[in-house]
Amino acid sequence: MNASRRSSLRLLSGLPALALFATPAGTAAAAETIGEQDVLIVVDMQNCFVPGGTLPVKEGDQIVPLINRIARRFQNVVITQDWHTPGHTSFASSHPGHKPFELIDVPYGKQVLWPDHCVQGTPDAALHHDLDIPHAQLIIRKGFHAQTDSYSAFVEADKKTYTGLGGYLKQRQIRRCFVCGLATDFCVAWTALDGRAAGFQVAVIEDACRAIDLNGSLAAAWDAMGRKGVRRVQSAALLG
Ligand code: VGL
Ligand code: ZN
Repeated sequence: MNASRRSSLRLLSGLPALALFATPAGTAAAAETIGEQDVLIVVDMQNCFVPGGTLPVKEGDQIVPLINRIARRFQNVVITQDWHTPGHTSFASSHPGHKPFELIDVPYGKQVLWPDHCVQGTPDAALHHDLDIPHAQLIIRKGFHAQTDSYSAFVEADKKTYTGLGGYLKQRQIRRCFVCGLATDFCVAWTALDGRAAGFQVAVIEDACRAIDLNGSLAAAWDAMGRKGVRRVQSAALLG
């Protein structure tokens, strides 16, 4: 390697928040530098949300190996679990005369009715068998109040019952949240938006998510996230 190439490499390695790397195509791409003030939030990678589960998200299982790889870049990882009581208010079966995927009014606003899913302690609610993140530090469960749903890992659907995740991350000096998992347009998006509302910088890793996409919900979710300053990134920017 000649001297000028060596010195330009030295220059690049001195950049604090941005590194450059060569992609297979030979073009340079920006990469995220992950540090101790960053957390990866892995949302709802549970049996219920993959093919064969009670509320399957198309290709939900396909992102497991990618999430495992991304997680190795983070020293801080939080995993979430959707964790409903039997007969939970978000289940269509709890509302006679209604069917899954209908929208109804409940005391805290509109609620999409879902098939029974992620019931506490059932194999359906367990984390996907191939999820391999032994260094994850916290598993936060949500949606465990019988009368309130919680897509978000920060705040329940009533917008006033907190899960404690924001306080936990702040006490741990976390400033940036990277969010991946299931589903892009529900639990990932609501977690990302509430992360912003709690004062964190937030990025959603698009290709490490899969969506339900109910009546345009995916486009609406990206729109809402864009307006609130949630960054949309790809896993290549983290993996280099
Ligand atoms: C979810 C619908 C109902 C999700 C959870 O993880 O996105 N979606 N419960
Ligand atoms: Zn749920």
